[in-house]
Order: sequence, then C-alpha cells, then structure tokens
Amino acid sequence: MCMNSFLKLGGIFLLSGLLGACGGDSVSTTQPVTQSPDTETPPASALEIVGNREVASGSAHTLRALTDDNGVATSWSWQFDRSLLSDENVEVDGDRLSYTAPDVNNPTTINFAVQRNVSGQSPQTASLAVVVFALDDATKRPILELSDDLSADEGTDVLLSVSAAARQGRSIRSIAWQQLSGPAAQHLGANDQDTFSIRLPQVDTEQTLRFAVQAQDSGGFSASAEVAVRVLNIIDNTLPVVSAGADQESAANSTVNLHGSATDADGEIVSVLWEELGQDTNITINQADSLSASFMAPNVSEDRDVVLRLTATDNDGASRSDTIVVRIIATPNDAPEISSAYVDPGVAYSGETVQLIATGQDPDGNALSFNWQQIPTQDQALLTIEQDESGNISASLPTLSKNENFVLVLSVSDGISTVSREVGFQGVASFAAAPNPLSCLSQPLQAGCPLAALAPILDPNSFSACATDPASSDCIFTQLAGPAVLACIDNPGPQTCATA
Ligand SMILES: [Ca+2]
Ligand SMILES: [Ca+2]
Ligand SMILES: [Ca+2]
Repeated sequence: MCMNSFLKLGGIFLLSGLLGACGGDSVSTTQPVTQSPDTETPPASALEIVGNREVASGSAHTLRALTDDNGVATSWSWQFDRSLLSDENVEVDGDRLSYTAPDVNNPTTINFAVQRNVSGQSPQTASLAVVVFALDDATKRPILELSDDLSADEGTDVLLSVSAAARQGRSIRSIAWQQLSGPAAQHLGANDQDTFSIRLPQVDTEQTLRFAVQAQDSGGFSASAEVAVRVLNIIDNTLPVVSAGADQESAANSTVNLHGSATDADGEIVSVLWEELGQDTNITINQADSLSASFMAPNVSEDRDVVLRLTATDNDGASRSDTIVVRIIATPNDAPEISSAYVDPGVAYSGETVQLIATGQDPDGNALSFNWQQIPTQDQALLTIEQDESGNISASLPTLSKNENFVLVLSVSDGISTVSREVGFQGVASFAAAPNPLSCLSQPLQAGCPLAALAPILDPNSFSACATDPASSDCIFTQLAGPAVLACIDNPGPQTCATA
C-alpha cells in the first residue's frame, strides 16, 4: 500500500527517497547533514526534510527542507499523497510545507517528497513518511503526573502542578488548566504553565472543586487529567447572596440591560463585577462594576448565547457569583453600502503620504468597520497603510523609480456582510515633472493627472472635445468650471487666471 501510494508522486524522485519513505518510527530518509569544513566532497545528499514523523489527526504541522548550504535553490517542488491530503489542507512556501493532518481512525502514512533545483546542478530530492494517528491514541499521547487530590482551608492559596512528558522525542507544546466544578477559585497566575496557583474561595459548607489540566505535544497528541481540591469551612463568615437575574433574549444590535442583586447577611457588599464569559471579546459591558449594567448585543448571523457572570465580594473577602445567559436573536441583515471611497490626492509623489477616505452607511444602523488593502501587481512596491478600522486613514508611498498605478480594495463590514470596492491612484516617481494643471484639462488621462489612475476604465473619446479646446461647451469640464476658469483656460495669464 505504501508503495502504491508513493508511485502516485509522479516518479520524478530517486529510489533512495523511496526506500526511506515506507518505514516506521525510526526511519530517516536522508542522513542528517554534518557541516564540516574538512569534508573533501559534499555528502551525496545534503538535503533532508525535517518535521514530525508521527502526528495526531487534525493537528497542524510544518515540514522544512534543510540543506547544508543555507538553502540556495532556484526552485523547490513538493509532492505528497493527494489521496490523503487535499490541496486546501496544504500550503507550500519555498522550502516549507505546512499541512493539517487528516482525521483517521487507524495509523495512516502520508509520504512527502521535495525536489530542490539549483541552476547548473542536477536536482536533489528527499522524502519523509509521516504517520497520522487517531487523536486519542493511547500509545502516543503525553504522560501526565498530576499532584494528588488534596484538602485545604477556605481562602488559602494552593499550588497545583503537573509533570507532562511527551513520547518518542516529541516535546510538550502547550498546557492548559481549567476549573471543572465547584465555587470559582481565583487564578493567581497564568493557567498555561506546569504549575497553577489558585486562591480557594470562602465556603459555608465543605466543598469539592475539580480541576483539569490538558497537555498537547509537538505532534498534536494530547492527554488530560483531573485533580480534586476539598475546601474546608473554617471561617465564620456568611457568604454574599448574588443573583444575575433571569436569562433573557435580545435582538441583535440592541441594548441589553442587566440587573443583578447582591446582599450580605452579616456584613456588606464592597464590590461587584460583571464579566462576559467566552469568546465575544468585542462585547464591552458598560458600568460593569455596578449592579445595573448594559451592553450592545453584537450583530450576529445566527442566534447565539452570551454568558455573563456577576461576582459580589463582601467585607470579609468572600465572593460569590451567578451567571446569566442572554440569547442574541439574529435579525435580518442588510449589507452596508459604500457612499464614497477615494484617495486624496489622486496623484502622489514618491515617498508622499496620501489619505484613504471612505464613507459608508448601513441600512440597519450597524456600526461599520473599514479595511483598506493594496492589490499589488507583480513586484510592485508596497504602500505602508495605517492599521485602523476607521474610514479615514493614511498610507505612505514607497520610493518609486517609475510612475505606477496603485490599486486598493476597500472592504466595509457590518460584522456579518462585507462589501468592497476598488480604488486606484497614481504614484509619480519624484524625478518626473508633474504635468501643468491646465494640460490636465486638455489631456486628463495623461500620467500625473488626477484622472490617470482611472485611465483603464474611462473612454478617452469622452475627453476628445477637451483636447482641442478645454473651454468648449462639448468638454465635460466646462460644466464644472465657472466663467473665470474658462476665461483663464482660453487665455492663460496672470490677469485672466488671478480670479480663477
Ligand atoms: Ca466559611
Ligand atoms: Ca459576609
Ligand atoms: Ca447591516
């Protein structure tokens, strides 16, 4: 099966690559390169593919072609089993290939091969076999040793720790702790390290808090484990009673009002805080530190739940929380409209800064975000575009060696729908003489004139009357210009043009 699939690679690779590609764990397709100045002749193959040889379903990885001469090449070409990996799961960038492993139930081998083409030399090849395993393969996932279940007094600090070991030469890539159940403990530090520091909540009866830690290795294999912390009731303090109110529904794009309550039977509430739990990071809660708060329901394309938590703390440092679910109901959405989009000035010089100006409106009154991107032609120098979502930003031209037309695309989004428009302007190399403004009236599409950027889409015949006489009533500019301008065009000079 391995041979069959490898034959699909197109037959341009050498047998040495083939032999190495169909083994198991320990097979390397090429020898690691040793860089020794004493070597008389270079190794027969100074090319290898480095990357994980065992990966988990669905995980993302990058393979890199390594050489002993800093990767000098005129071109690279990659091959892989297309029956196992579709093109949309693969991205090739020169000597690198990034891919997302397919979902498999049983170990499945994917063969990768690279050819390096150096001008004047025969091509070199290397290959690598990667085996994809099920995500939960028990023989591959990291081994975790977690601290034992423990008991501690309420209000005290506790340090949980895990020892995570990856197998078969892989390394641990990430660790994540989370609380699974029980009254919320306060995080005293990061939750992505091998230790996790928490402050236990105050309780009114003995409570058990459960925590989980998950570790993922460089092959994408992950393992998790749980630990329980029993919290002992030793402080004589009545806990606050907190309510975040009843769950509610709200239409998208409307204000959601939150009304909570908090009381303390043997003392007083000293602070409250509303927080949004989850991934709606663009929700801003107004007056989050008071019992009555509000937020703007986001523009959503499907109904979505937003979870908010109200926490109240009493004068003895005890906190309690309550959550509320707000279902955001999607409303029919009309796409925004672009009212205007242009670059000012329409002709700019090498190194100059221009303004990218756009206005838009949304039929539903949604807030709009604006995004400008350059669409460069091949080898065209890039503009430096200010990163800002407002409609009016600046962009700086690079140093230009020749006149160039720049094309930008403006995208306007209401959070669901996006509309876009192309806008062009002309960049003029600094040594090029700018055309006289009057000559732009007779030949408006020439380089350096404001309409030059539109030359590809405008009909030159529309301006033919202007070429012979810009003041003629057949020239479209006369409809825009007043009598003083026309007099100036007819007879250019300081006196006629002074009032133009
Ligand atoms: Ca207590
Ligand atoms: Ca109290
Ligand atoms: Ca809209």
